[in-house]
Amino acid sequence: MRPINMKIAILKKRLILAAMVAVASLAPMVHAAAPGITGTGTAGTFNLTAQTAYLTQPDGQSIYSWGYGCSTAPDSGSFAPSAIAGGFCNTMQVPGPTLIVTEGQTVTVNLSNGLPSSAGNTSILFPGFQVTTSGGAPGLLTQEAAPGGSVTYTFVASTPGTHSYYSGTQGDLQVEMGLFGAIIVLPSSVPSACTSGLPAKNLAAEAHWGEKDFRLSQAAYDHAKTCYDREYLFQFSEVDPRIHSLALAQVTALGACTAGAAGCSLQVPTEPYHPAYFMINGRSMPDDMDPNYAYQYPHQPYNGNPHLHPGETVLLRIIGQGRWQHPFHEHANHVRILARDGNLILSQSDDTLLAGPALFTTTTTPGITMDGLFYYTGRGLNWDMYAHNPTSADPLATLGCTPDANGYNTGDPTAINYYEWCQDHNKPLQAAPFGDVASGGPATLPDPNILTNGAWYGGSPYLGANATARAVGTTGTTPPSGTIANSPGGEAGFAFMWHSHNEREITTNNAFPGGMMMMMLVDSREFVIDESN
Ligand SMILES: [Cu+2]
Repeated sequence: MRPINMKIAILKKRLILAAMVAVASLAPMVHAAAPGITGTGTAGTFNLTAQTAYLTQPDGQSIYSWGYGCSTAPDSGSFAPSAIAGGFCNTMQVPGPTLIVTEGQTVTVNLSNGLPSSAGNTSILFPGFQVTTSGGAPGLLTQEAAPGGSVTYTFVASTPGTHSYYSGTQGDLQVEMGLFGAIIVLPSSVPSACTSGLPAKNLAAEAHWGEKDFRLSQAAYDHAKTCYDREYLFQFSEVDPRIHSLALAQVTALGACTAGAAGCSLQVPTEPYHPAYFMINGRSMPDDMDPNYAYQYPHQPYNGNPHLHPGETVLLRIIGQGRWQHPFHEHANHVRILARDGNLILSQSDDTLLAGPALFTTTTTPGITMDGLFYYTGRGLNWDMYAHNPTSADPLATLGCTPDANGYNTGDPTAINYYEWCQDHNKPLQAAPFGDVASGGPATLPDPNILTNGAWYGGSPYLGANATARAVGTTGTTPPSGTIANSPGGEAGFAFMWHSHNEREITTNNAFPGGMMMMMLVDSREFVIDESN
């Protein structure tokens, strides 16, 4: 993982972050996006299987689990977004493969049941869609695949947005064991608003700095207010290891019993429920900060590691996949909710306007999906986060800021301080500043040579090219750690913790830190966010 500037977040969560940073240093690189597959053979056709495997946890445990995977390898061109290389779809993964389809497309899912015979039938529900089935055996909620058998589900992807899929058979056990995944339905058309104005400027900024486009689409819905610049999918789930251990013990004891024969079934109580692992996209922190498709997680391919630049509109796709609610808190700003369960929330009197709430905490609820928009600009900091100083000899410190109608510097998308909040331009952070900044700010920081934060401390409260170098301390020329891990040319973003606000859920088997936690990084505009791997 690249160096990060922890300052702002530390003000809020100092202890948590201090511990976090130590752990985060184990993670080699950071990647994100919303990777998935678009189908095999024909687009919209998915050959899935339900199988067993062990999931890895950061405390060293391997959890016997069930999950959906690909029964036949997807075509190489089927992995999306194309900007991410190295995608794979094993026969079992948690969450199941993210199915990426387009509005109006006919989706066919062929499911074969590769679970142990004692596990019995399995199935998939596609809530929100009109599903027809062929083959399989009748079940309580849908047609099911018997052990060794298969079933086919067909539906039209009628609604854009983020949707979930999960087992419709003995859900208290099968969903807990890992049988769930996501469907992303892309809108059939892109609103013109997404290719002009600020969205076009953001794209121009991306191109100027040589960044790839990792989006699956340009809009979440057929609506001008749903354009976005980046997107991330977060699936929340938890694991009660007692249930998994019992399932494994019984599956092992029953061996290759004949499916449906007397005694060939599991009797695993799913209450009382005491989860000990709390996962985002199937991984606990810090594993979720490793890349997508990292080789050490053959059955947990997706990560949770959002990056963004100031001013970018980021689409968050959030799904509650477990059986508990999790208060997902996105630090740094509220999230404007676009839709729930694929239903766009619009004003009743003017359907050109969004009407979803701006939420401090996007609480995940079992079975519910949310789409929301997030952005960060630094507005309201009350200091210049780029450390501009009109009296400096450094040209990077004397950049201009011309406010647009909303107060942001958006005239030139190639500017390093594109999207700066101009009211704070040239305002220093410190009353008694260190480094190359003008004096008179609202706060006094301790000398960075005294406040030593280890190898990951950027040594600067500022974003941007060489801001670290310019923010030298009064007792030295360079912040103590900047010379080691955080070179002035390296990543010096602001890090914000995104996590469950139920703080027991940011543990892994009761050890802190872990669980449902990740770091969102605000990177300066010129830093190239590379989500590929
Ligand atoms: Cu929080």
